[in-house]
Amino acid sequence: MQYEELMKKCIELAKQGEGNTSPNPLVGCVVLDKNENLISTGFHAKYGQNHAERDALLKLKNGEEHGGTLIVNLEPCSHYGKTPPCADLIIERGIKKVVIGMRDVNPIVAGNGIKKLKDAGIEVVENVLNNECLKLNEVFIKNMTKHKTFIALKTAATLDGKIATSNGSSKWITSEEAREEVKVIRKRYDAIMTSSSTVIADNPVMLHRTKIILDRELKTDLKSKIYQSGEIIVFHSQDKVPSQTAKNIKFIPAPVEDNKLNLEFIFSKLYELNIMSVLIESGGVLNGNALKYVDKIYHFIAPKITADNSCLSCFNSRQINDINSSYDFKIDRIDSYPPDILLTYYPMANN
Ligand code: AOF
Ligand code: ZN
Repeated sequence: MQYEELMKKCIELAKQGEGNTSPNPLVGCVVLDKNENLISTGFHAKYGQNHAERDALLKLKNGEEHGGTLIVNLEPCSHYGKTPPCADLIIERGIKKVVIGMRDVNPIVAGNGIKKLKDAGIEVVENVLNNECLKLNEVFIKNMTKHKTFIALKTAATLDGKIATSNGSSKWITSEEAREEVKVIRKRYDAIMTSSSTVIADNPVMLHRTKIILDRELKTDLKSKIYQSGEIIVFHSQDKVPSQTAKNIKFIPAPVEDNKLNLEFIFSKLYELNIMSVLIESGGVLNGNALKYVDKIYHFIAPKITADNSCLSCFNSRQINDINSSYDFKIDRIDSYPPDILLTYYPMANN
């Protein structure tokens, strides 16, 4: 039996939980009966709710899974957390074979789930579509192994890398289809982050449950659209913060280095605040300064050329004299949102 197709299905199911499972992983599960007919599917829908394996197995009430196979993108858990161990339920239900995409990186589980299954006489097949499963849970893996927030960045630029003219004209560089995709991307992340310059220049709404604004001098107007919804965290370096503000706005002081808020401090603060992932959507200066920290970039490109050097660039935070000092990336995907494209790329280790 080829399990790749079924693992793809697990990944698709898992994605239905996108935006709702943090700090937990995205997990999908498929159950086959002893004749390898698909009899149930499940996924982890929301933090605190049933794990994917439990979701799929609890839908089966007549024992038809007995002697069957369970396919799941993440090793079944072995611990009592918000729910009892999935490995125990799989054993109880008489499953004979478990097919797994990746081992759990959570140290409480890490191999213990597989051991429990094997000790109960279950055949375990590992690493099916392993790379795809690792990518699906890249945020969870960074959180668990590095104890850091996952930093993504989105930009939308012309072919010559410009995001606005010198007087701020930027609506719209990319197509409506591309801008719809941005909404899908945003949902994957716990928070979005921007700078005071972007708030002042564009007055964006940036619909999201958590928004982070870097505003060293507290220059932004609290009546700006961005402040009108969601939970907002403003990082700044002032001694005094506005006294009468709405309950959804929180001010956090941060140290300054070279006239800029210290990003290292800010990112570690986000992790302390249980913000497991953030999407930066800002101008060239914050984008450029964040390059040292980014884990992933979504870069929309519109087939336009400004041919004007005074236009604002999507990454613009320093001067280099040697091309070998550039930041290097590996392009992972090229998607089309006609007439635009989206490049998704990851930093090389030396950045
Ligand atoms: C999930 N969903 O489908 C699977 C998970 O906080 P708890 O009790 O829900 O446990 C979370 C841990 O369980 C998580 O870090 C991971 O190690 C394991 N597996 N978690 O949220 C799932 N299979
Ligand atoms: Zn579990």
